[in-house]
Amino acid sequence: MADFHKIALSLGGDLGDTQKWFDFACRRLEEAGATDIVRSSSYRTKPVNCEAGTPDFLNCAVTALWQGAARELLELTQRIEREAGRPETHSSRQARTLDCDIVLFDETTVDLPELQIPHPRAKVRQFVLEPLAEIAPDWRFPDGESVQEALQKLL
Ligand code: PH2
Ligand code: MG
Ligand code: MG
Repeated sequence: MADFHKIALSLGGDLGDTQKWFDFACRRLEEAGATDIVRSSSYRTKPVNCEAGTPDFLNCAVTALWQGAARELLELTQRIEREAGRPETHSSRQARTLDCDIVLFDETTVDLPELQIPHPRAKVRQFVLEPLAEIAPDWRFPDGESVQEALQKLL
């Protein structure tokens, strides 16, 4: 049996019933074998680096245990986004039903062309750190800084 990895995801959306897509994503994670799923509250956040007129987002964080590789988790999160109606080719600045980003995978670093963990912009995004600090404040980035410490620097 493969080891369990601790994973942290950031979910976001600004198109349609985002709360419904958050529920859907958690259900699909569970069906795919993730356990110990914990979800933060949902935060209404102002769009960052988006086209003018973009509506507010809802963001939340999810932690879980995952018995697979990071690459497999990426395939799952991309599948969930597609199932939520998000087109495969989609600019990060366009409105979306569901964005499902991997923020942390244990305390390790992944640097593949298609996947970087920690999420490269996690530490500069309050909409990522604030929900995650609600459920995993003491989790440390590979450089030793905790989620709560990284959030404090942004506030
Ligand atoms: N995601 C982005 C770009 N900007 N802004 C907010 N508030 N929330 C997001 O999830 C978000 C964003 C690209 O993934
Ligand atoms: Mg994103
Ligand atoms: Mg994304």
